[in-house]
Amino acid sequence: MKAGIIGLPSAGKTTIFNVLTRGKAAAGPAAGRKLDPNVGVVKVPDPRLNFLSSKFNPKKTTYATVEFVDVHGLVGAKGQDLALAPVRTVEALVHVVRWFQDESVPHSDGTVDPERDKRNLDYELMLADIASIEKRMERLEKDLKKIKNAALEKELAYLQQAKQWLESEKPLREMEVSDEEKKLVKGFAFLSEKPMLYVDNIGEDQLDRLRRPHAEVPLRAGTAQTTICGKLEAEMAELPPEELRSFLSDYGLSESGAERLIQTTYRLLGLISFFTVGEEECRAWTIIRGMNAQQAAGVIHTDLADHFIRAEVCHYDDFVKYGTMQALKEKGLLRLEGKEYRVKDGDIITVRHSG
Ligand SMILES: Nc1nc2c(ncn2[C@@H]2O[C@H](COP(=O)(O)OP(=O)(O)OP(=O)(O)O)[C@@H](O)[C@H]2O)c(=O)[nH]1
Ligand SMILES: [Mg+2]
Repeated sequence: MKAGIIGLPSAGKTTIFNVLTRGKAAAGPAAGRKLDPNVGVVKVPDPRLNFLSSKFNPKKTTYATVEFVDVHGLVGAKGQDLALAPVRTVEALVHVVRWFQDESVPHSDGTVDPERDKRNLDYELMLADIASIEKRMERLEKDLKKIKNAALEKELAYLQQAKQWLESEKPLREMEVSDEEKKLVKGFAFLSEKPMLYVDNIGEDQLDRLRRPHAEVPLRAGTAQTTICGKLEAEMAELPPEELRSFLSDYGLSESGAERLIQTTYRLLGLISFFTVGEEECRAWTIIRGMNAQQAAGVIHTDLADHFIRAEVCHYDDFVKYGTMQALKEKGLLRLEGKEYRVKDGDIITVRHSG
């Protein structure tokens, strides 16, 4: 699963990307001229997996991961196409919104105005979608003049509807689409259709925003919001873990914003984790909410799905409560489930297979 970090120039995208990936990609205005995006794989922190590892003491602990792509700032109509290309293939967008005030970092629109920036960038995404729709419609109309084709007509009708929707300044993620229509337009990778996480990048003098719930504008469907202080997090990323806690408490904070950002992205993508445990490895596996036991087995290995017999399932919360697998068995909380069992976030699973 991939998330793309977007935002206006110097909003702090690369700074936050480095915090997430513990990377060292060059930040600052000069870096913005580089067109290649930064790409990094990020572990999804999970206290449940830490706990399981402490119990099973495995040789290896493997966390779920999300990939982040950091593109340079969106500047002017000509640059946009270039900058947006790498985010067409991601499953979610992370929009870093500049909140921090710092005269040494100029804003492309002169002043710091987060609501305006959000609106403008959302608008750019919708314009980009309108452009791809128009291009496709032109082609379709030409073809339909030559031959009659029901599938193409349906596609055209859908695109007309989508275009109207976008022209009323609403993103495609808010438009209801039937499964059939979804299939028709799958290849388009519309930008305003992707789930969106707004990340308010605040300055060190705005930390009180972290302690207050976000209240400016109610969240719209398919979006989430989180607040982070990029600069402070960058300093935190340099600290040894034992110093991190006192650093946080010096600022009156209880957790790092980077962890929250990663977890929010994971949830926004509709992802959940199940675990496998043992002496060799304790591992969190990523699935889409709603997947069944056989599909989940296939995420571990396609062979496990093909030769699936049953899944032995218990839940993390019960494991914490009773402490051992044996105790769970005695309580009847370690069950055998069939292919169609809907896997829950936090299930601990052993796949029984023939092969
Ligand atoms: N004061 C302050 N400065 C920040 C903060 N976050 C980022 N910066 C600074 O803002 C400048 C731009 O940050 P980048 O992370 O390069 O921004 P970007 O969005 O990647 O910029 P482009 O890729 O050029 O579009 C750098 O000099 C950062 O040090 C913050 O929270 N507070
Ligand atoms: Mg950058």
